[in-house]
Amino acid sequence: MIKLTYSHLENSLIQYQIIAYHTTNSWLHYFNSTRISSLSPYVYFKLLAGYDNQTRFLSKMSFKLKLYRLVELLFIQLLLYVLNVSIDAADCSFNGCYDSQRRPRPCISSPVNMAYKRNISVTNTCGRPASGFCELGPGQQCFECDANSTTKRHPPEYMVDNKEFNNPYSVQTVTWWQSQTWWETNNLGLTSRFNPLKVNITLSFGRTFHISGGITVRFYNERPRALFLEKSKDFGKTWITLQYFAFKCPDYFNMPGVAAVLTNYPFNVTCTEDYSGQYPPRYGKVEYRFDARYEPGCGYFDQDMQNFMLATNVRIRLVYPPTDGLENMFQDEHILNKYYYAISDIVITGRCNCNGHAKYCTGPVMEETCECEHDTMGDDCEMCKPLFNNRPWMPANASHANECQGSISIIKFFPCFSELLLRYINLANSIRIIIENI
Ligand SMILES: [Ca+2]
Repeated sequence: MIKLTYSHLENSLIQYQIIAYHTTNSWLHYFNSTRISSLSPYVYFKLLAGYDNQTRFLSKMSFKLKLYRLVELLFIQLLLYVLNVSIDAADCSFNGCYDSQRRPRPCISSPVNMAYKRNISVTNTCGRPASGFCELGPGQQCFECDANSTTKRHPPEYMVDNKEFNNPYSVQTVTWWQSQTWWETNNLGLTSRFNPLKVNITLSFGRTFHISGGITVRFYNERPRALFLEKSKDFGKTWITLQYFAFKCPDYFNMPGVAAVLTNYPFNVTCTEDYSGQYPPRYGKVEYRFDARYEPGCGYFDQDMQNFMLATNVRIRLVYPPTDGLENMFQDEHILNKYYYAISDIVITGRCNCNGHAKYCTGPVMEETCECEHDTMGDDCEMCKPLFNNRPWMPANASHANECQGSISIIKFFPCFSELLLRYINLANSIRIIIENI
């Protein structure tokens, strides 16, 4: 049995439908009114001949087309009129992949905290062996980090456990990752007087995301004197720097300190002093905002921005810990065990990259897949379904869904039908023909 289902014009009020079933003995017409707007005129071809009698079939079809010639001409006139006047302006609300009249439109999934329970690897963590550390500020207290203790350990996953989300920074519930102190790493030969501990924190998302919101790193102790953020969009093969952050940009990165976001140069790699300094002594943040770099709504689909937001990994490179400026004056334990990195949580707001063809991205963390619409398929909806290659695959943009369209291999089955269909397709290449073999 071969089923032809419906054809449809993007961005116009006209839809029409051609549906027929072929069984071994006869053609039965089938009409699914739920797919056609009550406002939409349609052209309907009733197929009567048996497919196993090719001569008779062609004869019947030819006859039918002659009868409908007048309807066809009227339809084309109306079609041209509607196409000229009914192209919708992009509203950029991205609320679903189809509108109420089943017209495709660009769509995106809801934003999530991409960092939550992701794979995270860190090049240095305290607690093996257990060791002491002290607070930096006045009235400092000292504690112990011990990887074997449930209450004194500070493993990397504590940065992505979202414990602080519902109960922000309650002393009872806060969890944090912590590095070894400068004192420990000096004793291990990893660092020296003018060469402090550097730590890389790498988050792997397991698929491509768009970081549509931002990256926020919340520190449990004072913020580092210097760090920078990087992202990869090829699973860690190559990296680009997003921004440098320093207490004094010229001192640490030989760059001038500028505002965190330069609106005229949104993709420039700069150094900012906006997120540094010894205060606050706890829960200070370092932040990189992607959403401050594009216009709300339609700007999300800007081609340069889409490419810029793309990420499979984010890396935080801590290059100089928070200090009180005494690290080069005194080199004893009581000074150097105050210098280390500690992060309570990382929040990265973004969406699966589904190329504008999915409203939902579902599945376990690290295994999410796009629920592809617009007759696309693939992990990122990056290809057309079989038989939907009437034109090359394209990502959606702010104003067009760029949905995949059915193959015109219908000609193979209905040679006498093809002239009429091709005429419509030439009129508006957004006509969609779905062919299913069932
Ligand atoms: Ca935490």
